[in-house]
Amino acid sequence: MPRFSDSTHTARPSDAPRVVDGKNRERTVDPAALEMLQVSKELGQITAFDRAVAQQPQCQFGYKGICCRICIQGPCRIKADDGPASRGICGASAYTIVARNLVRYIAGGTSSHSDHGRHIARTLLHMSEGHAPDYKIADPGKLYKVAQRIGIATEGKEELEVAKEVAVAALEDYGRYNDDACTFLNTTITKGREAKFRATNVAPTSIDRSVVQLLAQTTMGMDADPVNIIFGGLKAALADYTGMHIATDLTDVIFGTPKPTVSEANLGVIDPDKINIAVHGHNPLVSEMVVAAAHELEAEAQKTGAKGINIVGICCTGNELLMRKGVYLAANSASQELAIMTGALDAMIMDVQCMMPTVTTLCECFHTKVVTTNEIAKMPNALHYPFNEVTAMEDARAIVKIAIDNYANRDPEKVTASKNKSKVVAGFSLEALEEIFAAVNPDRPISVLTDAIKSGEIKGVCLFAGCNNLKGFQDQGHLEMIKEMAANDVFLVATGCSAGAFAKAGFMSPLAVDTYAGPGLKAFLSRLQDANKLSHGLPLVFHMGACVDNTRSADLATAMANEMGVDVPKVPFVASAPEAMHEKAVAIGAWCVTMGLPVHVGTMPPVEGSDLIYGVVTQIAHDVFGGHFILEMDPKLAAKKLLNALEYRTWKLGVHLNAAEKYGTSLAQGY
Ligand code: BF8
Ligand code: SF4
Repeated sequence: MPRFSDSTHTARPSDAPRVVDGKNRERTVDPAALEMLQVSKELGQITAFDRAVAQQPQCQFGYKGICCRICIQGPCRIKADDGPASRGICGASAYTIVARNLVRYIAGGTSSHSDHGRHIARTLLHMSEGHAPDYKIADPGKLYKVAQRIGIATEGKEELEVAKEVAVAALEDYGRYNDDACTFLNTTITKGREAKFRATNVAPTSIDRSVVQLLAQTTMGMDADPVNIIFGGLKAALADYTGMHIATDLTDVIFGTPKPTVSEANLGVIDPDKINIAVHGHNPLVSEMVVAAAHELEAEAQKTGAKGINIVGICCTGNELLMRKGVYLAANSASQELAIMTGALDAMIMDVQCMMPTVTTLCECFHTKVVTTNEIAKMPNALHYPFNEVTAMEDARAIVKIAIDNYANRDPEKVTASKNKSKVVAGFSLEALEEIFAAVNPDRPISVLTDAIKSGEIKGVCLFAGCNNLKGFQDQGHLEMIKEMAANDVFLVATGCSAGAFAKAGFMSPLAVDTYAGPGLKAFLSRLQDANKLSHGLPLVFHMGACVDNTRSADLATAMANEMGVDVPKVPFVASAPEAMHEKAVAIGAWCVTMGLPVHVGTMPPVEGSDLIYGVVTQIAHDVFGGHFILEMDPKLAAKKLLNALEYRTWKLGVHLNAAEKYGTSLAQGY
């Protein structure tokens, strides 16, 4: 059986447009966003939607990855197949340039995630030493679980002592002097992956080193071997995984492991009767404290005449708070500026990543106060409040007071309340999912999922992840694909702005199950619901958290592999980033492939300038790691390709299982 059972599918994408309707600024399928785009048009305000149009047509050298700006002899562009124009001035060929550009994205993504993880680990360390008194251990169970997993003895030790040892072990993963592999990598993957990473020399020894080494490897006059460069990139991608795992584990320890919770999503959650504070970014160290401070200052807020304080989340800080506290989610990345257009946002509190600096420009027309809090994420014209973990609550109170004081400056004439919002059931950490499965089989919870796949009731699991990318219409890729996958009985999990798209559009409501799930998926979900009798019901798509929490879904794939007695490449589990945009998405995609998953990307990364690199990421990667990229811009066709990949895995697994049973041999591990 070919990798695609449908022989019309090849490793090349269809001819679907790379930029959808490039002159149309109404580049979204989100009704709330369309509403606010109308407001911005009337007010003559410019947003990302206008800028996406203004950037067309985009430079094709950059688009294909064959523009090099690594030294100031450049920029060099590969303009011909042979002769002097076929190489950069230093002699770098197209494949070297494409590979270098690609892995430098990974270096950026790994740095973002792992710096976030380091911030959490340092806070846990400071807390354990008594220097960050406002943070507590919300989930000691998770602390002990992580400690045991990474080999820290816990018996007879105080909670804070264990916390300190866990924090130190996490920080050691950032920079160790010997060549041991990262602890938070090797203790969370299958034995098969551990051996594979060792054999291919992609296991990072430390996070920081892998990034520094990658930048050294790809500077002018260094590595020209495209495959070696890609392997360097994979090492950094696995360092990305390591930093993400640290972030998720330790955030759960400090703020609690998510449990199912009911909330609402989209711009309609901004309540004109209240003081609205948007928390935006990724790292919940600030926003969790803002939520706590807002509770404390509720009475003071009401003295202004407002009905209280309403916290709403944007991007992944929003996902973090939605998962743990049921805080409303107002927007995913493309509509972050549009939250200001409601005219009812009194403050926007920023932490790190994916924040558009133009939010401050819009505030020249609206009263919203933008407050940055991180020393490496400031914005011209924003108010900078240096948030310090040592004085966390005091800082959070001061920040909330900025919003309370600013309420008086709100102009009621400029308020456009949106009615658009959807019910959301979120909070599905892997622990929460396991608990739901355990109601059916308490001894082997994950077998509930794997048995449903083996019996053919469901086809497998698909993780939807990643961003908005305005090369297409906001959320359209996510929504079109999820409908296809649901109708074809795939168990669906989501993170990041993909989860945001589903939350806003009602796909995380139990009602969506009736509308979109195929018969197998419906039967599977109703069996889970019958066993659990959850008052809120179960959603069509299970929200597993922020972008940084993609390791939760990797852990699910690992748990399925262990349950099935195979390595990850044999598990019917696929991933998709229909609107990938950020460097972080490239890093995640790369480690997902290295873990052994087929990964769809719906926005073309800059790899087409080299057939060799294109072949490596879409085909050769499969031979080495069992995972590969599927690059396809047509969402319906992309869903078909992913379904093919799932069917291929199930078919092969079935053949191997039958053979093992028939001949009494152990299960073949080939993929
Ligand atoms: O980390 S999904 S646009 S907000 S990068 Fe950013 Fe992409 Fe959204 Fe969360 Ni992830
Ligand atoms: Fe040009 Fe080489 Fe410098 Fe790149 S590194 S800009 S290809 S001279």
